[in-house]
Amino acid sequence: MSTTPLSSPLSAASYDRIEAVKQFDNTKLGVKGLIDSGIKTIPSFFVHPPETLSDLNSRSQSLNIPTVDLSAISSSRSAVIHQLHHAASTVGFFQVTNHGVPPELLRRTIAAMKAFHEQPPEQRSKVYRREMGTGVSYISNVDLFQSKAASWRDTLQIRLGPVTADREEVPEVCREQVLEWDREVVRVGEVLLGLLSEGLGLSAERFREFVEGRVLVGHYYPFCPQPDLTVGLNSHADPGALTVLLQDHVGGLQVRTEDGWVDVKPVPDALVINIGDLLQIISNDEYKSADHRVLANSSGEPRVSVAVFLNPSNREKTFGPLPELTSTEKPALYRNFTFNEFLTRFFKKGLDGKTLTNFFRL
Ligand SMILES: O=C(O)CCC(=O)C(=O)O
Repeated sequence: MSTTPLSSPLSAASYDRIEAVKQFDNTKLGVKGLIDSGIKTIPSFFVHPPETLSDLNSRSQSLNIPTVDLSAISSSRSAVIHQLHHAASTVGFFQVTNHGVPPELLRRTIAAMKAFHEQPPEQRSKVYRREMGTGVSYISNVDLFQSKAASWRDTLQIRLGPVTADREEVPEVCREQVLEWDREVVRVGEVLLGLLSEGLGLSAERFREFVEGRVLVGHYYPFCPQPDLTVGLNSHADPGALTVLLQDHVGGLQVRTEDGWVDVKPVPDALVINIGDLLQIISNDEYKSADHRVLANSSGEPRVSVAVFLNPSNREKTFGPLPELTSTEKPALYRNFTFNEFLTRFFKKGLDGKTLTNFFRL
């Protein structure tokens, strides 16, 4: 007697799911389109497995991630370096205040991203595509066809470096703000990478190349009618060097710490910074990248965030623990790899929790 394994891709249940996902993708209107259509229950391909859902309410209410005030750089640089080193080597996630970006630009950037996602359907669907050929793509769930369950958010992705998307390709409704935002992220990124590099005893220029490859993602998390059944963004660690994130006041971002999940509470005018896997590896585990996730949005208003991932630009370049940071007492914990190999592995794996560093661990 022949039997069909339960996991067979040809089973009726999974076939229906694939069809439903394709139909959703073909609307080119994302989760925002579902909400605008008036749905009261979420399509079943958004429902996450019990092991994910049972963990959603486990969070430590009393803890906060570190906040570092950058205004002290000129008066007490070494104290700031020490605080950043501490935050990067423990939680791997921190907020920075007094970073020099005008508060008015923070607000304009969020407002412009919100305006993109709230354009009439025909404007949004024009740029709905999964390929990044033009440097701009609007999609719901970058890993829609790879993940076990979809997440309740839509995203506008824009390549900023080393080659910026064609100006005309960047949607007009957010064009000026995105390009202005990029200039500020480069400035803040250079400052932070310099201080983090000094924190490891290296020169301030050692990580300069990590601002060259930049991708912006502007997320939109619409209200979710069944927030206990799905997530806004699956738990994952960022693959690159450093992420600079601007979030609005709604909240929902959480980071995994030794004490469990901790809310990254919106701090007015602060930027959220997190260490990526690449920086963890080249620092030979001195700095830590951290798993983070976003809960499905149960508040009455949509949540908007804008992240810029800072990466090296040369995909053929070899990376691994820096020789300056390894010794007989502290041997290299990772093998060398090209950044291309690293990213290929990341995209194959999807946003399914933190395992990327393990692929390269010796
Ligand atoms: O929306 C957020 O706050 C987090 C975004 C994020 O983690 C990501 O884009 O990788």
